[in-house]
Amino acid sequence: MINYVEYNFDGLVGPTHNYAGLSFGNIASQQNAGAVANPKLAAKQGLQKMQTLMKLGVPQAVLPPQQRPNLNLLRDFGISGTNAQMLRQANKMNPALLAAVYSAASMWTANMATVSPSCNTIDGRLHFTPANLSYNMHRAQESHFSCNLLKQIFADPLHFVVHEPLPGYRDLSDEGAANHSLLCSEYGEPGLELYVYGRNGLDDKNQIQLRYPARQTQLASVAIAQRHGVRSNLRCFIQQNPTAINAGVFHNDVVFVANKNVMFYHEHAFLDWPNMQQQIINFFNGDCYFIPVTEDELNMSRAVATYIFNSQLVSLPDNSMALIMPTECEESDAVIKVLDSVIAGNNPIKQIKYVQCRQSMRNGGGPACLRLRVLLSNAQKEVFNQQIVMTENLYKQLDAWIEKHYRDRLSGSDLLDPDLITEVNTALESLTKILHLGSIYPFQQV
Ligand code: SUG
Repeated sequence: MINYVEYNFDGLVGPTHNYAGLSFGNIASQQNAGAVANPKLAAKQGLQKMQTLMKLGVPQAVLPPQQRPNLNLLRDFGISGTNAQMLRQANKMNPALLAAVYSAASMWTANMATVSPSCNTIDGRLHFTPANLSYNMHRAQESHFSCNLLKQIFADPLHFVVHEPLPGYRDLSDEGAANHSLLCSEYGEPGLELYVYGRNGLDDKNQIQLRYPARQTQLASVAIAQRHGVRSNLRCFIQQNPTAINAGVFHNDVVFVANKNVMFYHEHAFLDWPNMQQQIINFFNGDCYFIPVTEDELNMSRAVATYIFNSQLVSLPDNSMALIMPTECEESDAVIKVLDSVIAGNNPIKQIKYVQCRQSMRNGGGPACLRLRVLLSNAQKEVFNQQIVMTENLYKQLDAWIEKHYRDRLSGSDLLDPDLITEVNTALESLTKILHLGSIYPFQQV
């Protein structure tokens, strides 16, 4: 069916982008802890990626960053006073707390929500569950704003349902679309929703001991499929391979990407893949493409270091597909060899496009992390907030906005500077006007 299109919603990198080493198990985040960040460059790299997609003819929209620092969270800690005093007190209490309330991690919108398209759901509406991101405090603070933002953008109750995030319990830890893929023959045809989890939840005694945390629980994935009303024959659940988590695969989208009936992945991504593969083959009557990469071709550590699978696999207007990959992949001979064979193979992938997103990559966020996929029917795409759809004109406005408001250097000690708060608020105030978002930020509601 051609009356559905997939939009990529990318998060703008916020003005406080920094390297705080907050994500244990995310190797890039740990390795770059304490490095000096360049928020201006980071935001421009993200924006240029959106422009690249737009120029390829892929529908693209943009989401605003969250307000940071999150002073309200500091107030929850009993911290008060002027802005400067609050920052100092937080730092004294724990420097990681200061870094956490400054985190710009909402840029990784693949973690914003899980999305079930209306062709899959019993009530025929598009369902969102904002991720609770409860595993990491610096990310858990995103869910409330994400929920409000989605409710504002997808406001029409005839078409959209935005649920509340799942309760922030350890057993219901949810990381959004980074662990969820839609497999379908064509956009708009009912498709399999592949929910990937790292641990069960409510089952600690059987939990395999891991070096790094398994963030998503099966319990959370099941709850989401259930509340979205995904038809029961379209739900499948599969566990991440502990080997992958131990090699730094903190989200499944680090080793697996799919679009329509094409899947590109590392052979050790999952536990019990043969069984799932058979289910997928049955669903598609064999008309699907598996593109596994073996450990011999590219070991898991190289896959994590280059982020080869954290690419976007997109459908182009001519119905072929392109892989949107980080430039880090161009620098690895082993990856190039794999990609040459993908392009030469019998599958719809005909193009590789490299994008520079190193600032984000250094915190473990590649091209796939930076976007939330939303499959919209013709009617649905008319009724969401059109001001956030990327155009050449919007690109120019946002580029000038970044140029004007962002710093090109941010280190840990800069987080103590109260001027940064004023700069951020001025920037966000101006952004809400560009994107016609109204008063969405806490500082605008005081
Ligand atoms: O949750 N990094 C993010 C990266 C998220 C990538 N998203 C996907 N794979 N979809 C995370 O680990 C690092 C922040 C810091 O260390 O400053 C961070 O949160």
